[in-house]
Amino acid sequence: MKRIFVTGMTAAILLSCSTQKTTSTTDTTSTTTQTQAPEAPDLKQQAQTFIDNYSKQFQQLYTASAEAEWRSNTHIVEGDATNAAATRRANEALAAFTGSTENIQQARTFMEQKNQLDDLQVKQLEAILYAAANNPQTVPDVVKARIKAETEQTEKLYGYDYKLNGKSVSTNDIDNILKNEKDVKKRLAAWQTSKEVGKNLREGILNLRDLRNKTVQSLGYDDYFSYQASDYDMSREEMMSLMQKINEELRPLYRELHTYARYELAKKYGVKQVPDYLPAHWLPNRWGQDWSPMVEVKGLDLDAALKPKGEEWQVKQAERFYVSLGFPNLPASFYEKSSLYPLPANAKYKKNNHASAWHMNLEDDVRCLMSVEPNAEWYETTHHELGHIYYYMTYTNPDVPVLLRGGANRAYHEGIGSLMGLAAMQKPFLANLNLIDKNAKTDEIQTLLKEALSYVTFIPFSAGVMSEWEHDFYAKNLPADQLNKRWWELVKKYQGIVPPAERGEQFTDATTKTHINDDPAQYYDYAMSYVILFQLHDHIAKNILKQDPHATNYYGNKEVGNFLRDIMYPGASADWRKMLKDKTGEELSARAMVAYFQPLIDYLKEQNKGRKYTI
Ligand code: X8Z
Ligand code: ZN
Repeated sequence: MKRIFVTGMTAAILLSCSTQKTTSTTDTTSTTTQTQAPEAPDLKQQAQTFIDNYSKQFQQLYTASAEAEWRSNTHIVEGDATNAAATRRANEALAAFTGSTENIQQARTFMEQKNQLDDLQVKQLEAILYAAANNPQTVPDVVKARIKAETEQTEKLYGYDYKLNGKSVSTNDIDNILKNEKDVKKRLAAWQTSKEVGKNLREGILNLRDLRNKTVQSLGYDDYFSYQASDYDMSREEMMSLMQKINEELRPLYRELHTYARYELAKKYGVKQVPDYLPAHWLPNRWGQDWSPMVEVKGLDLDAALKPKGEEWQVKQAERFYVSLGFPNLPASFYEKSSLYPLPANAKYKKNNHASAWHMNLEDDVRCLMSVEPNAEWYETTHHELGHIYYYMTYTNPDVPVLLRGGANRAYHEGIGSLMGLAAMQKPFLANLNLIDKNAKTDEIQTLLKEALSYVTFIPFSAGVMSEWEHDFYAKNLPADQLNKRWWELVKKYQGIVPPAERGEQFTDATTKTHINDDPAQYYDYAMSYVILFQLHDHIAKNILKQDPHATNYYGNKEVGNFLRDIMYPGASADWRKMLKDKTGEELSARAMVAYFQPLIDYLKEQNKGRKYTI
């Protein structure tokens, strides 16, 4: 299922694959007289009429699709196909419109004369063609089959009943075991439970691969991965080289963390022989993407501080943080319509329990779908999701047409909230909130280590495993009997992690990660978003706050708020490269991220003295 309106997925349909470099946000209706070509005013007017009509219909169909998807993702009842059928109908209607040959033809005709149009019009036409490529009505049966397969895949993933020792458990339960349990046998059981769902998703993902590729091939893209990368104005090769570069830049640090973790975890679990590769079930996360719960920093125990506050406090607190920077309060409808907390144990239905943020009508109806519990992981995730929400609210303004209400690129959309999450975990911020004792002495290196175990360990997973597996899956047509083999090859190569026992092709472990199913071929967004977030954070700390990037307090700083608002305001009408350069003085670069963690290297080298390095 392609939830086009969710988080970065808004951008997936709305972002133009622009080759025009402009940040112009001028009102297109008032510029018709400014051109020299005699026929241009008329052409501009015609283009504008087409864009306006398209936008109006698009917004209606999009809203209907979002409403149906919302229902499908918040009320999953096994064996009841009512929601799925309604969702399919709404998505088919949206697809029939966005991919209609008439719309494609008209947009193409205007694009042939694009030098007579203004930049904002060109960007909107590109957005129209980009959306069309995902739904071309030249192959209506393929598009219909894909929509059906996507809905079914999500229902299978989120309708799944995870059983541990014969008892139903939630993914939050599994995550808590992986974070806290010291008994390796119990960890293994929980990890295995978390992977069982993949067996049910195998046929579906293979079917989706073919349908997704066929859909975009119809309008000339090589494959689905190339289609998604083109949203950044990049070829798939360029995207993969960028991912390699990010991986390489962080590799020295990752090697130290990997070595450190093997020895420390072996000690913790009472295993004498330190393994060369990390057993997947030793790590505090189902995919080994975040290891931060491994380290407890004395005086900075966020889990303990958050527990008595409760889950609601976390959402309200994240809102207060954004408001303190000058952003508005969330609309009342956000709280009325969102689904923020886990369902009660006796609920007769299930819901999608992976966090997401929705821009329901591309106007003022913004919602989150979360299962917030009072702990550090959800505290961070809540800040992340509200980043999407405030991005939606900020680019919903008269200067940004409906079709360009997306991020400067998808990575920006992911980066803003993650930046706020990082800032909301730093000591001066927490002390200011009285979540920790101001006077408590805390160990700075342990704090940095904990952060590295979250942000740095994420890179081999995102830039490496996820990106390369999806690249091979879509662009190289990875054979059906090698899905799991390739997955674990990449996990070993990039993350230095191995499964607890042989994982044959009866499993499809990649599909246990939601994005493989419902946010396909774009996980590099997150890798890039971390790189961007450290660039933004470095700039904010040094140039706005004049504080050490390791110990900032953004709270209440309107200048920081203005800086972020300026980035978010133009949405996808901005050129993402120019935006980064203008705002930070730099091109996209892992420099700031590497510099942030540099002080750790010496410490880890000292800890790892005499230890065997294996990656
Ligand atoms: O999926 C997410 C967000 C929703 S856009 C919660 N993230 C990635 C993940 O959980 O795998 C945030 C960081 C990585
Ligand atoms: Zn996100």
